[in-house]
Amino acid sequence: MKSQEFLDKVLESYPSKVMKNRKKHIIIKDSNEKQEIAANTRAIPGIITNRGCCYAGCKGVVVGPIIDMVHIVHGPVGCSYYAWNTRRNKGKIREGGKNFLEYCFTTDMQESDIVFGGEKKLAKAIDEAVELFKPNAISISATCPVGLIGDDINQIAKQAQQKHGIPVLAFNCEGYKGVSQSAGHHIANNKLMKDIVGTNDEEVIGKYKINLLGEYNIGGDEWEISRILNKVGYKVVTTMTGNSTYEEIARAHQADLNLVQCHRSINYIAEMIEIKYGAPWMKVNFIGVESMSTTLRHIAKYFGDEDLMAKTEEVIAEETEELLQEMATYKEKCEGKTAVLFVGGSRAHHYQGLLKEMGIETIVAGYEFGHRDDYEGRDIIPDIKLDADTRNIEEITVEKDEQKYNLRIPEDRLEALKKEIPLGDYAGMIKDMEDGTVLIDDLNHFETEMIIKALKPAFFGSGVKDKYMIQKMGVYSKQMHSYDYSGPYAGYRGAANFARDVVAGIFTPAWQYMKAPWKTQPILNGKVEEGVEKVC
Ligand code: CFM
Repeated sequence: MKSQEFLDKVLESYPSKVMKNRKKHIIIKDSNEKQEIAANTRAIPGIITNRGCCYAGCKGVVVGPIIDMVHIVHGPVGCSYYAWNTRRNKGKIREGGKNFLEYCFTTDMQESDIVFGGEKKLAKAIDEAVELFKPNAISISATCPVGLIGDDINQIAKQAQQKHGIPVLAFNCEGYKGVSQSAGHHIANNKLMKDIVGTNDEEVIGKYKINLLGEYNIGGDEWEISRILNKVGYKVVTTMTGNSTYEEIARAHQADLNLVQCHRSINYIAEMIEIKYGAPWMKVNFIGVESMSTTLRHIAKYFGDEDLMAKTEEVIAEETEELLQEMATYKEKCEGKTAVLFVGGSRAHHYQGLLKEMGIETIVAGYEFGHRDDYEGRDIIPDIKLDADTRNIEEITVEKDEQKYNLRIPEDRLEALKKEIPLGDYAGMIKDMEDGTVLIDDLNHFETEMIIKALKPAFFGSGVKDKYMIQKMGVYSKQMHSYDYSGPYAGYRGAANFARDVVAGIFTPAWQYMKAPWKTQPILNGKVEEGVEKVC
């Protein structure tokens, strides 16, 4: 079915008000036009959205992976329980250090706390945590009821900090704030930046110092990325926040360059570090063989050292020699197949290259909670790159969205432009998709069903709420959030892991048993006697 036909069919199924809303969130890629898509708006009440909440974005995504902090959730036990290790952000204890990732800390609010307030309970929980675990720092995350009853978690944090002499950070990330987990990312970013980054000046030793931002070590991704970066010769000061410690984050301001993997969840910190400490950021992609190699080349180019560039090529050659052969075998099996990708705010974009390397084209993609810049890009200085060598630009005027902006290009940015390094730039998902493919923001279950029936993809990369509903329709679905207990999927070895898992999933013989046995044969033995009512 053609994209337009499919789109019409989806939209005409909706009541007119819903149709008008959803229409703005769906586009068919057309490279002849500058396309816009509605994103980061409220989900329509009653529609089954895949989104999470502000608490999920703050505690679950950004704050939670810091390994040596005790993360106390102030709220009902369910909010903690459902976030307990489900995201699989892994961490390794440092020598002499601590790691509390396996634990689940909650104040377990009850009805009486809602009526009389939960502040005392929270203070007691902090005391207990300090006594039992002696953490280096504590975070408190607020859930919905905390905001509704007005517990002052900031005051409790302040008092606890004085009492115990360790940092106690309060995050007002009540679930209902904003329209998705995206608001939680922002709240977490602001506080990490305000209270942790830049608080430790003990010198980080290393020649090429970098931070990995927006990398959460899901399934061990960060370990594979760091393995390669270390091999080239970089010093990773910290990763925010996968497998990181409080003190490593405190030294993040010493890095020379910030690499941004997930733009959506951490672009705020990247911007703030650049403004406050002067280290620029570069959008990278560690997913897929080609993206990994391109990223390594961009980083080396930024530092501009000949030896580093030579070492980069050496590592790329070494890592890809056998890998490319392995990938070719997967490609042979999958060539011509199609995929749908619907994940949070970055993976629906990042995995398209890797799937392409396997011969699989992504025909529909979308984010749960990405913003317009994650789709449309944020390259507000687009044409400068083309002739940066010939133009001496320090101040330029750019027109975007019928507005004029006067931009002052910092010197390092200008230098990077001349070297064609994409600093502070992100081209977004639309640009990388083929003409005629479909982009859907905040996909819902009804649309998921329509996609499967009309387009019959071989692979549906999605997750938490929809995996099994998709598989019940006969299409292989991979959990792109937790990797279905597999991984790592980033870097070179990760690419092979992903490809192997996807091939196994698509070609598993289990699909031939998709039809429930009672659909083809009776499940009761014996005869139904005359006069007895048939019940099945
Ligand atoms: Fe960034 Fe993420 Fe994602 Fe995200 Fe997430 Fe995640 Fe995700 Mo799940 S930080 S936006 S809020 S890459 S938890 S590690 S997989 S929805 S696409």
